[in-house]
Amino acid sequence: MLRFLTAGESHGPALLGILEGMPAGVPVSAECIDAELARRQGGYGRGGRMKIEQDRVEILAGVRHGFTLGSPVGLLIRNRDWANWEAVMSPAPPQEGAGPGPSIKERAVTRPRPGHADLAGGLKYGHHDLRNILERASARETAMRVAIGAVCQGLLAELGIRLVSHVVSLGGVEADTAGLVPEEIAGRAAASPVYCADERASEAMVAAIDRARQAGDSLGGVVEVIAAGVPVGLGSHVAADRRLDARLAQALMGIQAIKGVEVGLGFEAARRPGSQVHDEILAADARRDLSGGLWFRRASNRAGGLEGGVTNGEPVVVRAAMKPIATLYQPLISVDIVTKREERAGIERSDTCAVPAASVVAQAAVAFVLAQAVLEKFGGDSLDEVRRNRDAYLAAVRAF
Ligand code: EPS
Repeated sequence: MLRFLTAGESHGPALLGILEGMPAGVPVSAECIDAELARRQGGYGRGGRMKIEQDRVEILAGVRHGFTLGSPVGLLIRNRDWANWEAVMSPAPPQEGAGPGPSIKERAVTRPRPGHADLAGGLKYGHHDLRNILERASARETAMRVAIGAVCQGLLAELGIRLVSHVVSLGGVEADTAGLVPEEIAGRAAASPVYCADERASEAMVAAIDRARQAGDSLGGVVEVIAAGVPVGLGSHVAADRRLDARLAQALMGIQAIKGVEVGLGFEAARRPGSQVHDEILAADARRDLSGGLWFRRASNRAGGLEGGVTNGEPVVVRAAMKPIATLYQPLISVDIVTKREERAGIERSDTCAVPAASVVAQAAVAFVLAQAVLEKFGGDSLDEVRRNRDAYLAAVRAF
């Protein structure tokens, strides 16, 4: 079973990650991981923190000479901002006045932000400085999830599975990407400051972010992940916790600020009659076989590649809705946990919009779940063994 754990506070020394269950022989390089980290750091709408951080992974375990060993992969991303927070975030008992940066008291958070984990987390854990909650609730942690997802994408790429992500809606501006194939979406999104494949929508999204920043407000949006080359038969209909759509939803909902997930048509499917929802099954044309040697193909992919919790051979298409970031520079009303009086919520330095970054995080989340599902189906302690198992299975599907 492929599994991972992360640790790390937003302004602590570093983020840690352990990915266990990767087979041996999967190519891994710091450069590939760093490319994804850079993508996550980018995107229009970020705040001051991203000028401080230049995320770089350090591979500490499980990789030798560019390939996984089969042992746990250990990853580290240092927080450059730690230098400014050493005294406030020190693991050692507090020493006021020691070290650079602001004092612990100056950095204490007592006015919880509506929409953030601050209040519920403080009550639950008994913390009277809500910084003890926000430091871990922060989406800074997603840097490590992106690093772990990048390792998973290394495995998936070896098996011909390619992932693309993009922003389909931001601040109420909707992108039109109808008719674009994943490669086109990836190319156009890479050229957009908000990772949106529709140039006109992209400009309107940038303008919306500028307006929100000026108003001290924040914006959410919807991101989409497409996985092409996914073999038929990942996941299972036999038990709720083995349904791949359910597992993808869990992984996407597990990303900070995500409030909704759709698979394929998603909520739109509930509005249409069945004849306009389900994807007809056609015999593959021997001359124009677009279905990878299979004897069937689909007329459409409104199911988003998943039926009954099982991949059906079509691209997996999922979307995640991100709420606007909870920190508002024009804060909402809150209650100070010390005075118990109504006050404006506290302001922590923040981003106006992190939806483009969320697209990269969502891609990483999907990569992890697909890598897990691939390893469950095809097993194997080495990449070669996984490939042999996959090839034997696909030969059986073709000969079915
Ligand atoms: C975040 C607040 C901001 C973001 C941060 C997430 O950080 P800071 O409080 O240091 O300005 O920049 O995101 C990251 C650091 C990151 O790497 O994505 C929050 O409160 O969630």
